[in-house]
Amino acid sequence: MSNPTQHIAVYQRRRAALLAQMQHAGGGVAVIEAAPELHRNADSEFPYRFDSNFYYLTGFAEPGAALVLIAGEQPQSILFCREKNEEREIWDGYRHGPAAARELFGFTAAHDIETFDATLRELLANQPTVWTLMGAGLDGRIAKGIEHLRERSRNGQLAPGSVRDLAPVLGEMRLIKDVHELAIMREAGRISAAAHVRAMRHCKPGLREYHLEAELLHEFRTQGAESPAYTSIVGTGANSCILHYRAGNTEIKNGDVVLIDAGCELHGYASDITRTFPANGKFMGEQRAIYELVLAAQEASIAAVRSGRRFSDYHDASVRTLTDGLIQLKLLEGTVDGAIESLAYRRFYMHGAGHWLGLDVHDAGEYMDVNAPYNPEAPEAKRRARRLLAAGMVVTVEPGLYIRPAKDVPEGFWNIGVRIEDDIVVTESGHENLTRGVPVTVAEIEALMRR
Ligand SMILES: [Mn+2]
Repeated sequence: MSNPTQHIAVYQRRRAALLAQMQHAGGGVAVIEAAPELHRNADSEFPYRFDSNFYYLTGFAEPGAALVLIAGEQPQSILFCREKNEEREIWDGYRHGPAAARELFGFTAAHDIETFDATLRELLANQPTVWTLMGAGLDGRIAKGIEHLRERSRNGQLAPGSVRDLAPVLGEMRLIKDVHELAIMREAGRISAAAHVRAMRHCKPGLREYHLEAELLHEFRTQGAESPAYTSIVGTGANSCILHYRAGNTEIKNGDVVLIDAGCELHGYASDITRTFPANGKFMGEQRAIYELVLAAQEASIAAVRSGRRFSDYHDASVRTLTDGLIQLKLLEGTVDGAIESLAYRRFYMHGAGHWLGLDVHDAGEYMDVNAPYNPEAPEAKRRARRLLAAGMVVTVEPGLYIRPAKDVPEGFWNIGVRIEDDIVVTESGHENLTRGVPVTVAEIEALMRR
């Protein structure tokens, strides 16, 4: 982890921006909790991962913490965190404690988390609105605080009259990445690309999927990334056609394609790359045809990632290219428009072309154009228009084709699953590809694997 206290201003700016929006919407108090620690088994915990929203606003990565923001003439940001405790710190590690945390992270005030519930009641008093991430676990405690105030209304204190969801507000903020975030994401993309290169170089028939997973992990950790951003997918042969497969123990066979979907998390930010390559280093016949088609679809998609285009445009571009190619390969019948209209392509391409990327691999932020009309008669994916892309958004572009054994499919195509995924920043004038440090063309991949 980088040291977020070197970037206090970044987090202070985000809190100020949120407070300004709250103030604009009538004021109130926002309450956001840190993620809990999760028990794994016996005396073991899962590695701790902070809550993305909490971290976005604080840079504070300890569990047992909460943030309270109070809008107003003099906005306040108050941290609750664990007190210093020498005994616990010997076993579990360093704690800042409220005093040092306030100083280092630039909060208005900081208190012991043990006082959170009691203090929250006081902070909610006489406020018009409570802002919270609805459904994220604090709802009950906020309701208790409101109930407490109502029961004591004779003393003149008023309970908040409304509760508002912070998720859409924070989603909009997180959707547009700032300079600080883009710098980290560039580095995460570079490390993940190096990991894919390493896995391709090491691949040869006779190894097992977990061997390649180990190469990915080696590169992530030796370059300082905290962990994979999600469970790495390494699927060989038939496993390449299982969308949420994980690296298992299947032997990589001569003639297989190997699909790797993996990316590191660096300073909390995800990267997300997929590459597909031949186990023996040489694309053959049908493998090559499918690969070239998916690559053409990805190129058409990336060209549609521009400010002012809709989020759905790059998916639609991939559908058109893939459907056209599938008809030429005689895997689909009829016309391109017909096969798109009937959704016939979904037999081989059953997922969307991408998603937002950031602190979460499927990052926060609305996909819909919330001002567009809702049409319940339209096909599901077309009931409301997707939003326009804008500079600072980061998306993945990841079309794929997955061909399972079937009587009506020539055997040469069986068990070929190909997906190609890169991380793309929407810029003022076009886009920036964060993950082209790993080769993508047939010639480049074959050249890399020959070495
Ligand atoms: Mn992805």
